Amino acid sequence: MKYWQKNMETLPKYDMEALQLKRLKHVVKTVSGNVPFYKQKFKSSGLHSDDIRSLHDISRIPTTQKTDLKDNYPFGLFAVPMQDIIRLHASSGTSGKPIVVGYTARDIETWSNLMARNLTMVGIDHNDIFQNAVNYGLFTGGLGIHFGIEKIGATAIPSGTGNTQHQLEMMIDFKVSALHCTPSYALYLTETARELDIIDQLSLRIGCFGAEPWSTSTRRELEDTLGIKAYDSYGLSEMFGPGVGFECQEQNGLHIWDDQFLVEILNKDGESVAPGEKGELVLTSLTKEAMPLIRYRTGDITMVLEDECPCGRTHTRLGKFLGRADDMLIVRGINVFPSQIESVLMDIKEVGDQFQVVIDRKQNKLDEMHIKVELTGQTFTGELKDLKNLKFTVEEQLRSVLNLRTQVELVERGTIPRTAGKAQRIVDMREQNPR
Ligand code: DLL
Repeated sequence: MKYWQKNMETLPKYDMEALQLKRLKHVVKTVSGNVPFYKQKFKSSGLHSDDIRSLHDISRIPTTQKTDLKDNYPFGLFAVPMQDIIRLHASSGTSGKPIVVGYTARDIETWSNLMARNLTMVGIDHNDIFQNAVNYGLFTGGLGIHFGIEKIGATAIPSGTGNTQHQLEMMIDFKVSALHCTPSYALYLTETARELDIIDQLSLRIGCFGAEPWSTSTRRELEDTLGIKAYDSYGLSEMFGPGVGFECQEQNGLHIWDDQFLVEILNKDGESVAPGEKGELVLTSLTKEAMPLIRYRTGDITMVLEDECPCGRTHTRLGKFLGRADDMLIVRGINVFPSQIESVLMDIKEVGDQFQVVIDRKQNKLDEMHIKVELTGQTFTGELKDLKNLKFTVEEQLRSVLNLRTQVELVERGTIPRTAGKAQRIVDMREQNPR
């Protein structure tokens, strides 16, 4: 078993908690002294930084959310002078201005080391040739992963996005052994490689996929088709970017690095839930200098897994992310996550991996969920009755998992737009037709 920072990765829980408390006290003191937004927050809740005496006391501090970053656009939450900021990244929200994050030189070093931990954890080293097929602009997935690849001495190919055929050519010509991209783009790369009949020319052995939710069925599809091990990578710009959590070779959940982030899982009322119960992940950055956030509501739904990991790492393990709190659809009172739909579809071999959900509410009626699903190549040449049967099968399987009737429309392969970034799975028309 290889580690990047063994002592820290395997630190006993007791020592970790002591370290976390020391770092929490420091970060609370820094932000309540240097960041007007937090200064005000502490003042209005009658809290003083010295009131934080145990990890449990964190629950006394109000949470921070995405709108706070927007309200303080662009640099209002920075805790250091601009001269100390050596890089900016930004993440586009669904509306309005993007959120902007800054990094000091030490932040970049911490982040690179975190990425190096993750890549080492999945078995990547200086012998690997690593293609990073994500956007290298303001998106943190480009440079964030890149610095980690270089840190461990692997060969980085900053291929960026686009031109899928060329991406595949590079993979073959440069004997690429490790790939990073979004899982939806990985499926598209796989589909294209299959069409070109070049899968057996690839030398890939490891894939790191993240930036959006993906199901275990998608993992199976990618692993079986490409002959790789596919690992889940979680992160968000507000907490550096990628590298916050990553699966180890056990593939039994994502290790969140407790020396860097304090993990809470909260319910809708802001109360802690028990291990094994679903809730919103709330993170506190313990080491970030430029823009530390306290009790940041990520909007991502997951749970803490309690049992020890055989890999020896002691850090908190989270279950696969189910989606975002704001991605969760409530259709006729039933909670639906796009990842549940993906999982059903991946298990039906006649349909492909691309789908789009449209939810509408017509003339004051009940919500309707309409799902466009692409067929795999051959099926369209079959008989009409086979298509009808297939549509029925897909609808029935979705109904049994979601507890909800859906209308499925089978469409020709290639109809749903592909993207090299995050997939746009949901179109919710209900806001245009309010009750
Ligand atoms: O997506 C950082 C990243 C880049 C992560 C590359 C992994 C790989 P943002 O653009 O700020 O940052 O988006 C963060 O994406 O709050 C989640 O909702 C979602 N997300 C990220 N990773 C996963 C994952 C990057 N593995 C938001 N599973 C987060 C599910 C994910 N959702």
